[in-house]
Amino acid sequence: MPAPIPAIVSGQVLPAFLLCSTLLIIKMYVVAIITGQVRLRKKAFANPEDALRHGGLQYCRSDPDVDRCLRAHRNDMENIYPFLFLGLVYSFLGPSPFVAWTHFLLVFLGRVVHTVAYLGKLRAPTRSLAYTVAQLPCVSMALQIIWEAAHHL
Ligand SMILES: N[C@@H](CCC(=O)N[C@@H](CS)C(=O)NCC(=O)O)C(=O)O
Repeated sequence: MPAPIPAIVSGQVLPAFLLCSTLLIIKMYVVAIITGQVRLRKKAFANPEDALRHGGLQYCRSDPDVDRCLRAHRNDMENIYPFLFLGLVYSFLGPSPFVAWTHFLLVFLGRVVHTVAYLGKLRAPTRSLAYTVAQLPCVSMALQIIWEAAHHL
């Protein structure tokens, strides 16, 4: 009986990961662009040279909406960066394409909803639920990687 072709070779899992992860990176760029726009609209700049260019040193100040954008961005970094590692390694474990797609899609949708909930100030616990939806598949991938690694020690 021929050896089963790993899903990675048949090209279903890795492209799914690359698609979801790259879209999430673009989503982070969008948060950065929104942060810049909010800074301009609220006249709240991080650096004196920026404030001077836009009216005076008094505009080198913090703002609750800018801070919210920065928290959304930081939370992305805390969660999307680990996904870039976990999802890539997981893709090479030969998972079922359907299960892998489900993992990646949950991370993608969870993180998009998390950003919308954070920036849109949606009612709690929308943001926390979205965070959890994206975290569960990441924990699942981490456990599977640990399991596989432990078996190859
Ligand atoms: N660094 C996070 C760790 C926990 C976490 O990521 N919680 C999610 C769901 S409640 C969140 O959106 N935290 C808000 C944030 O990181 O700004 C925190 O300080 O809250």
